[in-house]
Amino acid sequence: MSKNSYDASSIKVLEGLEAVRKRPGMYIGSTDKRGLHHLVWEIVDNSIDEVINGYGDHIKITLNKDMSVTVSDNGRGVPTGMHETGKSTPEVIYTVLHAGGKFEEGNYKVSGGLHGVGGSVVNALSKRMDVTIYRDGKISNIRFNNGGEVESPLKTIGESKKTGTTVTFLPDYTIFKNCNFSYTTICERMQESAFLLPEITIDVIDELDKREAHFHYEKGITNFVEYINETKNPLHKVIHYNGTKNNIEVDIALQYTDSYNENIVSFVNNVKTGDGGSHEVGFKTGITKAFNDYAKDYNLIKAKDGSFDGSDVREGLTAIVSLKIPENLLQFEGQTKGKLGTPEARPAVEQITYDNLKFFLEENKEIAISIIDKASKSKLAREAARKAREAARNGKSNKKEKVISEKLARATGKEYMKNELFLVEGDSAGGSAKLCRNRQTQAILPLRGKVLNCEKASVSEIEANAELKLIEYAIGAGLGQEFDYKESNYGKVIIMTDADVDGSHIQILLITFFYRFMRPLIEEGMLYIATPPLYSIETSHGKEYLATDEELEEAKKKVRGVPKVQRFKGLGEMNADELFETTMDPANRRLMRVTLTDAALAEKRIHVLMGDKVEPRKEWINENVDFTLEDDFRK
Ligand code: 28F
Repeated sequence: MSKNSYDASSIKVLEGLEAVRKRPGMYIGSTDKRGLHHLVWEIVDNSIDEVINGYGDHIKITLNKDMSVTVSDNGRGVPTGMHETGKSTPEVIYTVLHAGGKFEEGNYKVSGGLHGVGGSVVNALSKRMDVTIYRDGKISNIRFNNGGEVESPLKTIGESKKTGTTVTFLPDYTIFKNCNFSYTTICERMQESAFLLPEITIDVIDELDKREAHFHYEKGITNFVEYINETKNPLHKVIHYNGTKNNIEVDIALQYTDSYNENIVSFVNNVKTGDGGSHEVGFKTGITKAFNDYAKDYNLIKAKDGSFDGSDVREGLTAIVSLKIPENLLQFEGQTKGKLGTPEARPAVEQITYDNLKFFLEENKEIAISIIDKASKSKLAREAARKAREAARNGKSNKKEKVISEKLARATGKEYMKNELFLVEGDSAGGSAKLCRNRQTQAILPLRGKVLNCEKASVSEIEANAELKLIEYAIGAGLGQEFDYKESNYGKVIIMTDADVDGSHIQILLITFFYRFMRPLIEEGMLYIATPPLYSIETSHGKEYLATDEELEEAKKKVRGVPKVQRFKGLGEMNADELFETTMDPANRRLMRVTLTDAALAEKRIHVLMGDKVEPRKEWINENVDFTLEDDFRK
């Protein structure tokens, strides 16, 4: 067939891929950094599926110098036979939308991928894609360019005894503007996959910065728990158990440490269920019952004191809950795959957890005692905190409340969810913010210097810390287990700090506080970071404000002669009007919503940041601090 004579099916194919290029967000979620990384996940998921189906055990990802990515596996190799359309199978897999999903009948261990759109979407969004297949003693190759046009059809290029598939793709960077691949992002996700598949080895090589990582975990999720807890002090060795019930495979690893927070991460068919669901409910019920029954059996808790609350027995707990559920039982709640619906999962996880944990406690009395002792302390602290709050709410507002109310410049509007609370670094910026704000909807709470590092703090320490007390009082929705976001006095809590490393550190300290003691505030998308401008530039139509170096370069090109540029070192360098206009006015400010997309790794990142290992902290802030913050929200 000559190069440019397309038959009907080719035209249909190109129209299909054209649709992807027109609205990439429909297929990969967005065309920012996250969308760019979805291209990698799509290709890698095909390799992971091959491993899950029992073929191959090694995946290699290379970030090439030319900004392309190569993924290779040692599976069976994509079939190279002709497809009924008269095209080769690889051509169909990589050019027909939603084709090539390798859901072989009867095996339910599919990895999630992003709606399983497969490699054809990646091809559509790539300048070029090169597929090399090792199979049947031969090496075959097919090449595409400009979003999926066949540049060279499938042909044999050599012989080899190896089997497997290698795909190299160069994203179309005009679609993914000023994004590039993050070695850390790819490593974190590949490490997680390696924890979930003990038989796999995954290598990540960065050709640009000459660094590489190798992930292989013989003990799977036990190693995962050890990894998350490596900066903490564990109370015992990781407890690992599994079982099958209602045709659902349950695999769980858990460990208590001396910290105060709980961190449960769950997966279904190797895909994270970030919003929990029936399996997590079953786990929490099972663990609470196991501890309460054990405590009663051995008189470790007095009947009059009542039983442990779920949160008491989960304080200091890290757990990985991983399920394999057959396709026919798989149900999710809501439109994302973040929350498991499958009803049978709840009793399955509850029963397996109760039986195994009860047995473990009976076999390990001293560990049982240490965990129950911790739960008892948590119970006492929780009850004391509730009493203190009730006292405060009963209007016995003591002197402390007076001090608190002076610092807080309240909003006058009564529509709470329309109101915004600005947490401003420093009294001077706080002063300007109070002057220029919209008094009806914007409240200002100036914060002096660094807030408490909540990594190791308990509720009582938080209660004692003036700055955090101020925040809790201003938001007025409680703390910890009692926090109820619907009670919040503000629809948005906006952290406004200088755009320097200190400012970033205060942001992270505050995010840590909210993550540990007001997590629903983040989960409901109510926590934001204000982005003050870094520069202003005099242009023919007045002053323009810019948030990044790139924006400044763009603006300079549009100005004749030598433009007058001002660099803002901090919030204090702007006058009140500038501060309002650039950073607070909903009409043209830019807010970044804080979303902790990955609790386990956010947990880990916070430890790295807040732990006592100084080196990782600096690297983490410089490389990742924007990673935790999602896209710009022009609100
Ligand atoms: C670097 C990316 O894409 N690996 C893949 C296979 C193996 C088979 C396969 C893929 C169409 C619909 C069946 C081989 N032999 N790595 C990859 N490895 N696709 S993609 O089949 C796709 C067919 O279902 C494969 C026997 N069965 C399947």
